[in-house]
Amino acid sequence: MKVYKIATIPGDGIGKEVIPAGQKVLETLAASFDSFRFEFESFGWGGDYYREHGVMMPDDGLDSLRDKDAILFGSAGDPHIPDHITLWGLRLKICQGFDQYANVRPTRILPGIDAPLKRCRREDLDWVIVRENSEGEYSGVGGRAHQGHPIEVATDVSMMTRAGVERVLRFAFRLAQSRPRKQLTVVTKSNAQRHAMVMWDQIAGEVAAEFPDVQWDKELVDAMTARMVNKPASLDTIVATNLHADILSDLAAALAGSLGIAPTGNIDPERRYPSMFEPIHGSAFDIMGKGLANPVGTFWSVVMLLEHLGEDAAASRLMAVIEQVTATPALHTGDLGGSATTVQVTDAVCDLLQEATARKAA
Ligand code: NAD
Ligand code: K
Ligand code: MN
Repeated sequence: MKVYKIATIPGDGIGKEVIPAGQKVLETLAASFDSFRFEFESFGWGGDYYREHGVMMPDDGLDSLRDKDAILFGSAGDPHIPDHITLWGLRLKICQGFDQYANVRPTRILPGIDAPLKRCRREDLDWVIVRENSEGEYSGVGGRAHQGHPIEVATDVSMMTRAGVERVLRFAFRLAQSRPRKQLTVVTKSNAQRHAMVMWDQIAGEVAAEFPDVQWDKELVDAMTARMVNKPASLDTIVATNLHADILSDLAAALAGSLGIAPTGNIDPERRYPSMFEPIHGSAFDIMGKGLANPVGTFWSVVMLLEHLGEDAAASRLMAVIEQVTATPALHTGDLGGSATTVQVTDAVCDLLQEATARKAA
């Protein structure tokens, strides 16, 4: 029997509610497969840890994660700590420390979900956004001088390297090639950002030559937002910079019904380090601690985690159950217009997983 070592990092806010739910679903699923099981280790890093130790995670924290097969992450963000400290001190430290340079963000309108776009049918919106996840606008290069004085100056340099751009574009072309439509849209802002973004466009053309069977086009990021709303069916795989894709993927999630559903994987495609899976949402200060968080984004992230481990049968069984649950309005949480709680949705998923097992055994 295979044993997978999984680190869970609930972090802050609703991360503390949805990650235990995700672990429960993984445990329920493993109970019905003889071929694998999980060994979980939970790390209590985040805002509470910061209040006690002055850092979001220990300096040698990455060493505790290094031998894991995957990481399940909740959210970094505490109402009483500045957002840049929580983000850089935990999530970015792991993503960048483990060079998880490809952030994969699928979006689909799941059965039973009311998407806000009137003219969008379910089959019109089936996207995967690839977010550059190691440099660009989030390279951390910059500074602030003369703080508080009239001559104060501050910069955040968007640093792009040829190697960094090339590898994420190659990843995106390969992903596009693996999907039925074999179509990629490369998003930049190369009219205004005339150095890095022009390089990005140029490298896209070079990498495209390696993938003659992939149909690709370019779109400026501002026009892209309108295209996502007006012509969703014209898109399939999308690749964009760290900041642009961050924004576009929240838009994508909302167009598909809710931020609470959307999953992501922070992937090290070379598998030198563990990859990290998380719902794309944050700590949701407005609903945290109330048991109202939609756990579906975490469950779909768990599907991605299972696919990453190569457990495709378990992944598709869980995805089918997630779709059964979204198709049931009584199991919709507040973000979907319903009144179900995190626990109710989680229990429903676990019950359906057990039923599926019982059916198989019968
Ligand atoms: P957010 O995603 O936390 O919340 C935005 C809105 O979506 C809120 O109204 C929230 O209630 C709702 N929402 C999000 N997830 C939901 C779910 N599962 N179920 C139901 N409703 C849900 O974004 P924000 O308000 O911009 O950020 C709050 C904090 O989280 C900040 O500190 C931010 O830096 C952090 N954050 C962290 C991550 C991460 O760790 N990956 C991502 C985004 C934001
Ligand atoms: K998150
Ligand atoms: Mn985001």
